[in-house]
Amino acid sequence: MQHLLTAGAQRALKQAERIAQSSAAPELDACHLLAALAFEESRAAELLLAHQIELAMILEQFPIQLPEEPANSDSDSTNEPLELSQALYHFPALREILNQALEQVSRSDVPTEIGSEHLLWGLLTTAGSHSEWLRSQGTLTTAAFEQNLILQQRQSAEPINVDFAFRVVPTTASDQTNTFRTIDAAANRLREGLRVIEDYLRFTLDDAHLMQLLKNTRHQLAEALRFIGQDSLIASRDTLHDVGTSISTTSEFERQSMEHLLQANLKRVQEATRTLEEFGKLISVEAAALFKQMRYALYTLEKSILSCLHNQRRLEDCRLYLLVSESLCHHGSGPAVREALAAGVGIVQIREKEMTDRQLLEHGRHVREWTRAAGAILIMNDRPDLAVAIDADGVHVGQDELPVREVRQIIGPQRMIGVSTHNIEQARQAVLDGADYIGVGPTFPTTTKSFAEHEYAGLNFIKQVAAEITLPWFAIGGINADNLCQAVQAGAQRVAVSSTICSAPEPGQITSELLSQFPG
Ligand code: TZP
Repeated sequence: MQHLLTAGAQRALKQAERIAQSSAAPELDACHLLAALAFEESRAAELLLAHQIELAMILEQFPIQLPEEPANSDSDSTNEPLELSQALYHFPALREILNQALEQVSRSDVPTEIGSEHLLWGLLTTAGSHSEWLRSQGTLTTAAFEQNLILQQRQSAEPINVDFAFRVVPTTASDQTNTFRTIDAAANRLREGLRVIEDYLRFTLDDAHLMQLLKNTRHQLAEALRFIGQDSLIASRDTLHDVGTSISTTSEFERQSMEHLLQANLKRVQEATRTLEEFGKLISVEAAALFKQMRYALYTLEKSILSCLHNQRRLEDCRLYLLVSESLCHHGSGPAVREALAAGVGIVQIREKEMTDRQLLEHGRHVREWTRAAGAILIMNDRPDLAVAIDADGVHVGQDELPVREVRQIIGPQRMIGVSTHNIEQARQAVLDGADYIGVGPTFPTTTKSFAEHEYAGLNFIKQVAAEITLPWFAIGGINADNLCQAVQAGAQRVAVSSTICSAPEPGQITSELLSQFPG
């Protein structure tokens, strides 16, 4: 069995075993693992320290004797898989902890191995004096811990091969054969459905980022099937006598559009992972956990793909986005907005940092009227509450502002959420978080907003996003009539500007000039 425990988790389990021995304990107990997690350099140790829990406190609380001899550094090297004693998995306390850890891992959107942090989660969520004590330490709540886990999961570690499995093999030979047969059929269905979606992403949507995510799912399938056993699957296959092959509905052969085809296959792969997960439980907990992860990843992928399509339609005619700030406008923001709208700006963002809420509300209502009359989209910067109050079409947030999930709770499902991104990881994340469009920049130096040195993205970032992201995006930052063509050449189909229009003596004229530079 492979790819389940990270090196840190393996070291911690090995250390727990040693601690149990040096404490002359009859068997390995949760408190030995707790001490081992605090003792070893690991993510769990970091988390414990973040909650002010130190090894000395654990030693004081529990009857533990640390081993005198240091662990053998050669055999515990992170590059070589450790030989974990199988006996480890026979301790009831540890088994329960490992199950909790697996559960937590399977909730992750991204493929994740069991790390030391998941073992700590297992300790926190299994009954016993260890978890009571952990929780009594004040700040270590399950909610706080889960939040930290999510943050940590963004920095993934290389998987390590280990050799353990909880197998609950179905009892009779016939049950076994049918279980493998079902898994084989569902795996084939999943593989085929994934291929159809991949071809759609490749040839129609042309989205390299989403395609990569889908490929990861295919690799995960191969990994999960290794836990099941390829030989048993093939041996149990009996397509000739599968009653399902002769039953088909006319809807199977009808697809009204490419999008229907896509949706049918998205559903098909989700259903297949559910079957795999349920029947997989009869063979391997590890495989079932991976199938579950895949199912959740496919839900996210479905949302991202459909959101791309929906927002491409919503923003189809929007090439130019105006961010309006009163302080930048020589003749007041009203004339700037109205002239820009008349000249063809398709989307306006109210970006005011100095107005009171009352002023913003009043100003927002005016801009709402003008944008509505022009058939343009209105976005409120950073304030979902005010976006709802003025009936704006959406909200724009930066990396340090409210996350998409929280904004969605406030503005509901229909309004749009834009997210500023300054590097490719942030752009990819915004797609998965459910942004409806992204801002990509700063493209050129700008004085409208200040950036740290490392946030200066430049044209390279524009090229990166153009190469892999099809969710609508706007190049932003320092764009004017002289350099817009560089952004377009780098792949930008849409741009957002502020000072170029706001501080122009004739906002309408510069708007036309900018728009005329887009091809087609
Ligand atoms: N986000 C990235 S760059 C930028 C913002 C809000 C400022 C855009 O203003 P300008 O005046 O077009 O550079």
